[in-house]
Amino acid sequence: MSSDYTPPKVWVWDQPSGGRFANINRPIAGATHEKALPVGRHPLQLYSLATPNGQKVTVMLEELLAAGHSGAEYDAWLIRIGDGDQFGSGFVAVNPNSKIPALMDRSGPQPVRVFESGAILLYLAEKFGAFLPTGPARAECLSWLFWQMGSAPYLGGGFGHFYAYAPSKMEYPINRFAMEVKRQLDVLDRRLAEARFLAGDEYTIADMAVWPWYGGLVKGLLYEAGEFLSVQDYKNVQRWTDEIAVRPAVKRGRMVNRVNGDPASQLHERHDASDFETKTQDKIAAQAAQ
Ligand SMILES: N[C@@H](CCC(=O)N[C@@H](CS)C(=O)NCC(=O)O)C(=O)O
Repeated sequence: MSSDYTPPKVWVWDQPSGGRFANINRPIAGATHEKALPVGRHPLQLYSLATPNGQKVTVMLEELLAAGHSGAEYDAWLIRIGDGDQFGSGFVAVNPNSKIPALMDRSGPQPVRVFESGAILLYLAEKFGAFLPTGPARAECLSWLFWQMGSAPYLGGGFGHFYAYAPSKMEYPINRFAMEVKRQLDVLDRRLAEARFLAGDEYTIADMAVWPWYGGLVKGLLYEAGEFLSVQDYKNVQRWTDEIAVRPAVKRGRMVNRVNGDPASQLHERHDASDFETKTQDKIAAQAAQ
């Protein structure tokens, strides 16, 4: 295996990194422009996009509402990361890490900011006393939640980047990350051979965190890598993915802040439960045509 690159003594930011998303990658944090965030009428204000990390939170909010927690009513505002919305001053004030999803809880006397999807899931689970077991399964739930937070960067930033987004196909990183992602799928498959859900019998925030990434992967929805990774072999992950996919709250949560795919599945912003019936992109186009 040859190398045509010798790192300089000191790395400098002098050229675009190449590949998809090169225009938003920067070696510094902080805001690039002044821009206030909109605030709606509900207690929870979500600033997000329907990537796997974004879906975790919209699925949780829809599950909470479906379970009768009316305090989980939320406004979901669209953050277009390809356009650099995550570097606006208002967004950076909610998430200094400039990544979706970011949540502002305005239900109390002082607004509370929460960033990192795992922290948001845990915050909401504790706030509403839902989807986080209280008995021995709590430790199992948190273990799988944190497993996801540590593992998915190898899937997205590692495998997905080099297999689908890098400017050229390089054998070394693709091999390295394909091996790791298949190992992760096997970890999940073995767990789901012994338990219905990740924490045990109950559907929890651990499933909500893992499903958009690894469920999407085994259905061939991420990076068009289904065949490459032989995803059909992970039978228990397939079974678990199918069971979660049919939940009405999951179907709704996946639509929120979505800007690609079937227009009927795209609800750019969510401000009311009725928006799923009236404000998807197909309906908006039909109204505009009248
Ligand atoms: N560990 C973070 C990861 C969030 C993340 O990577 N978000 C991506 C979209 S999926 C993003 O906002 N990227 C914009 C950027 O990197 O500038 C979480 O789970 O919330």
